[in-house]
Amino acid sequence: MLQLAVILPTYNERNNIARMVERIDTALQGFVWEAIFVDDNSPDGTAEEARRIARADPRIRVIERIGRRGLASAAIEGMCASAAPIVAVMDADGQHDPVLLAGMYEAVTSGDYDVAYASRFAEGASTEAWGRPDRVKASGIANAIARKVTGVDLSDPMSGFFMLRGETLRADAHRLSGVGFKILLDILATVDAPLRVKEFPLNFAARMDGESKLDRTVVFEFLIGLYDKWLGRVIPTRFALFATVGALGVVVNFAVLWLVLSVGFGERFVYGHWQGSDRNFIVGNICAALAAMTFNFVLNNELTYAEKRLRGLVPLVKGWAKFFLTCSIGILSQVASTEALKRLHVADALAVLGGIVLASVWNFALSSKFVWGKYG
Ligand SMILES: Nc1nc2c(ncn2[C@@H]2O[C@H](COP(=O)(O)OP(=O)(O)O)[C@@H](O)[C@H]2O)c(=O)[nH]1
Ligand SMILES: [Mg+2]
Repeated sequence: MLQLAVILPTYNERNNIARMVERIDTALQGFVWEAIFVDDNSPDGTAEEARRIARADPRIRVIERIGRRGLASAAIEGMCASAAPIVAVMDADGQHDPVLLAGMYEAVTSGDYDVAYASRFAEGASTEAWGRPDRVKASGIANAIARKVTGVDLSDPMSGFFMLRGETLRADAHRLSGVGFKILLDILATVDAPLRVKEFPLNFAARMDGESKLDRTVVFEFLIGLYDKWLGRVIPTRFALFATVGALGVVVNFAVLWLVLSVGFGERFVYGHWQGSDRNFIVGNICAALAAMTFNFVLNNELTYAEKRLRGLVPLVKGWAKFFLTCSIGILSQVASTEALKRLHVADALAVLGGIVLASVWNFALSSKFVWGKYG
């Protein structure tokens, strides 16, 4: 009988797959297990490499997702795809030692614990071999916030290496956020009945090959995950990010306008029949709008659509131009709807606000499709 499924989310881990399978095989001698690689269509051909191994070893399976990214959702889908009574999630890059799997299995099947997980910060664990003191620190900070906010009191709630009964997971899978990568924390904070957790000290290693995908944005992604958990149902996370970036753009807009007005660029660059102050104002507004749009484009590209980030000069320039077009129409719709609301005798400030909301929704809907989306 199948006892255990090990889920390994992958993105560009081609050179780590074979070694990972070997190590799991060694660690799980005597068990009936399967390993499921959940790959998000990695450009380096990770899924194909996993299939190559799976052809010779039916314990290995592959789920390939197209047009999707995300560690948490990959882990959830992998766990739900197995019939094994016990499921584990671990990194595919060698940072998590499969040697711990057998002990974790003992703990979860003993009846004394619901969840077993590997902690980088438990008594007897180590992070020296990782060689990333900066990341150790970032994880420490995120862990402290996580403990405060969720009340989950573990030494490493951000760990990505854990095991539990499949039915425990499935009972609440529909309530998990699937955003960000703090899946263990998400499970513990979501499940109503308190879960009994057993901690295993982990010697967190350096990754075998390739590079980390989460480096730049650990703390940021974590905050996004928290937001999604608490408010995502009211205002969708992606839109909230987009709107926040937009609000920052308004600040940039005013700053640039103020700069142009106070330095008087317009005076110098525009000749013609306009009065000096008009020139300043028109040039100022054009510069301000351009600066704000560019600022919003860059920030949305880096943060809101981090996993679909446009890279390279040509895609960036194209994306910027499309974003510019979208926003230009957005501005027109904003002016028009503000006017329309005013005609309906809505108070000025409210009318302006209505226009802004409408334009943001428009900009969001269109740019998510045409700049960063499938049709981009
Ligand atoms: N399917 C999937 N796996 C991912 C994604 N991002 C990261 N991973 C995998 O999740 C594991 C942990 O990611 P890693 O980049 O090593 O993060 P770090 O250990 O925190 O630096 C690795 O096995 C990655 O290949 C993703 O967007 N989709
Ligand atoms: Mg890693």
